[in-house]
Amino acid sequence: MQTVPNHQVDNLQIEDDRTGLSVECLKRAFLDNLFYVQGKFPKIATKNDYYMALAYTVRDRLLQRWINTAVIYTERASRTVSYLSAEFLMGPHLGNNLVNLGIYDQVKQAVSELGLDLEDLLEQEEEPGLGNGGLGRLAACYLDSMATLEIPSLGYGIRYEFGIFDQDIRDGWQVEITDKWLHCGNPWEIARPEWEVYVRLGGHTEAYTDEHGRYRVRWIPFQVIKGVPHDTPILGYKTNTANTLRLWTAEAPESFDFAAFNSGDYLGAVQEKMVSENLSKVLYPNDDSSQGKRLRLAQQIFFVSCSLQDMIRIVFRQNVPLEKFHEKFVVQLNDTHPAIAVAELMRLLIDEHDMGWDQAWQITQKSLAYTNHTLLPEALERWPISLFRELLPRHLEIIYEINYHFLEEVKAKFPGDSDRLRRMSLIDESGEKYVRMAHLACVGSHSINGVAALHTKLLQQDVLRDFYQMYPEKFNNKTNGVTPRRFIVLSNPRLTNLISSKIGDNWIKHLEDLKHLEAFVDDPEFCSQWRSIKSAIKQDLVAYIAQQNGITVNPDSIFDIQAKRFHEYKRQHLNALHIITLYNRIKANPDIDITPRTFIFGGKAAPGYYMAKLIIKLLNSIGDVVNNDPDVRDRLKVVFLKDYSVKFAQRVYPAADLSEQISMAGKEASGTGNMKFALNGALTIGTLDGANVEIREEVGEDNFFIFGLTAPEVYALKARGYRPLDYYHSNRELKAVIDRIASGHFSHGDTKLFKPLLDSLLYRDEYLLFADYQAYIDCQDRVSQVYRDRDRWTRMSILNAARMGKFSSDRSIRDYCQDIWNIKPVPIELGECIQAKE
Ligand code: T68
Repeated sequence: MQTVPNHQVDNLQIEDDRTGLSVECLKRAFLDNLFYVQGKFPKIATKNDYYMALAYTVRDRLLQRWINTAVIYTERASRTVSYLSAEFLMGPHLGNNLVNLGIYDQVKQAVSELGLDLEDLLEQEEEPGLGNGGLGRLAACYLDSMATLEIPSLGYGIRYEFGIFDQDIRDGWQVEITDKWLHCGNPWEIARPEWEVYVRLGGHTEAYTDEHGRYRVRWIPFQVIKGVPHDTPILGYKTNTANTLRLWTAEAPESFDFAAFNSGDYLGAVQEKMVSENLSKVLYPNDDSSQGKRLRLAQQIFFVSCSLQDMIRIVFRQNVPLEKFHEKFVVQLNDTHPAIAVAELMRLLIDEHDMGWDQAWQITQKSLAYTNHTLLPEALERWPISLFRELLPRHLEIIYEINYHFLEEVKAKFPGDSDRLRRMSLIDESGEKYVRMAHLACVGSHSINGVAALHTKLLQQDVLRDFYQMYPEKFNNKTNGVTPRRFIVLSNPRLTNLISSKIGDNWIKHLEDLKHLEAFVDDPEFCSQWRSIKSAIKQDLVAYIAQQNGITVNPDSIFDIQAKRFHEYKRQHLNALHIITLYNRIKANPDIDITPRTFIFGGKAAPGYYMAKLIIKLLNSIGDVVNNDPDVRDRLKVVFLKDYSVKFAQRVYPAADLSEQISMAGKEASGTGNMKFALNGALTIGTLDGANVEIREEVGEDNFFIFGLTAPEVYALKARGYRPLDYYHSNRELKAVIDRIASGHFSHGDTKLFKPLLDSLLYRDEYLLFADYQAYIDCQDRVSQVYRDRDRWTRMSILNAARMGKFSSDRSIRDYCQDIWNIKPVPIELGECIQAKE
């Protein structure tokens, strides 16, 4: 669609009601939006109407910045980061936009003068849960930081109609409920049907010779799907930059297939529409596993093709020659989910834009960069060749050709090493043939990064060793980070105010400045304020737990929290073994002196992951017994908080005393929850895994509870032959814990219920819970000791927060900009471009 220049419109001054930030103006705008956009008046308005009116009021203020940003980027054809991710776990927008616009307090006052409570309205927002966990949330933190650092960027992904399922707990078991986040409408997005694109699937290819006598390939698809972009503005913190998150929905090319209709096949036509729309229907709820489902591969090519076509449109629109695609865009692949971009960009350049192979390959490699997020072998994506051929026949041809050139290169560098060729090939030919997506990503990118120092090292030594030997210069580490705007300023205003009262508020954009807090660590007044804030936040969580779970919790107990996806490698069941150990000690000696603890869990299990679901059931079952056993006398409580989400996480991190980061060493790529807890003053108990290693380095070993085998020790133990039964037989407390579960004590006498879990521990124990058990228990005993010394604990808590500067996602993004993206900030001046431009 052509844009029509209109100088009368260019000359329009944006009216004050849509941009003003005073309390008076906000009130007027709010009522105006309630009436004119939501179509309601106060007498009949629901809470949701008020939320919507407020959201529109805030959106108006974003739009001015968004349009200014777009105008400047377009005029300057600014170099842009495209962040391609199958998941963006954004969390609620309203609160974050209020913080980033710097109008939280004004809006609070404005709505309060209208008789409303801001917290109440914030609660209304149904968060877009378009991600599983860490990987999707990292993408969201990075968008926030790119906007804050004034880096031109576009996030590209899928607008799933149903995001991650809602979790209910029934009889202790997880039950999944579809997430209808769009039910009440989404005030934050704007559909852009004028930028729709088409994606082909299936069919076959034909070779032909073009008018210049060149060999060409034509792809005749079986099906064509339309992608429609929906844009959400992403505002930086106290900048005028508003970047874009562009999510694609799938539609049938024609809303009505007239040919089918005229031939009387009405239902056939509607069927076609339904099949197309299925593509963006639902987020796959598995983290860290690849199941090889056809629809999932279709989702990947769908959003990748839409996004690359969109970038090419922008390149042309800004009069950049296509040969300079890699100068205009750098495309970061968030894991291998968008790795098909390697073949798709090649296809677009060669088949659709007549470029030669060598030039297209140069451009592809120079544009793309790949981030790996896993060390689990089962999470490495591979697609059966048969499926690939059926869905993406042209891409498979291109991949074969890339593979041919690549293996020639390997042969040249490592002559006579046929085993290496077999290991490195883009095609796994060991049994049924597969396309290896991580290999495709490595070959097609100029940069390969891990997400924590240890993770990158293990990639180089193990998972991607051959690629490291082939292309050492491509490898680099980018330790993850989290945005302090959402994970302390918005979620923990009390701590934020205390910190800012001491060191000013520069730390919000420059998290390293938190180190100035260290000067106050010996100030008793400050320490007591720190402690009373933590205690007030814990009180709030106590009230929430009472209302949600009907459990009474002691606010002076240690709030010991493990909140993350359920996975055996994350070892929530190791935590369970500790709870039962303490319970057994109480049962053996009811008067024993135990530091009171509240064990809090939150997280979802993949619906098809039986063992993870059984662990959830175990925790709930332990809670039922422990919370009601009179011998325990309220010294231990076990709470499972259902339906863990970003919104909910914001409530949990500030309330924690102890953060559980207890994965088996060598399995957690980084972790980011570990950073959010520590930033809010929790102490960590953790293994030397992922970013825990670097957190400990920063906060100091005295302020971190470390335990367990290191990654090399894990490998060595497994190589020697690990026998969990030996630990069971030789450790009295461990044996008592396992026997207690096996006896049916937590399952109303049912000795079968937890047998699969116990058998997996006794006879395999892949994640070495038994090997780490004693070290964990000893470390937890130390935690309990230290907690009794309130002053010492507070000091450690302050030092943890004060030394978290490194873990801001602003630091991560600066590193990406410098080492991979080669991109500089483009500051946005407000107002300069809404005025007439000749
Ligand atoms: C996580 N990965 C890592 N994957 O487990 C975590 N996977 O250590 C790291 O901190 C985080 O990424 C950010 O780097 C995931 O969250 C997924 O969610 C996922 C989803 C689909 C398929 C595979």
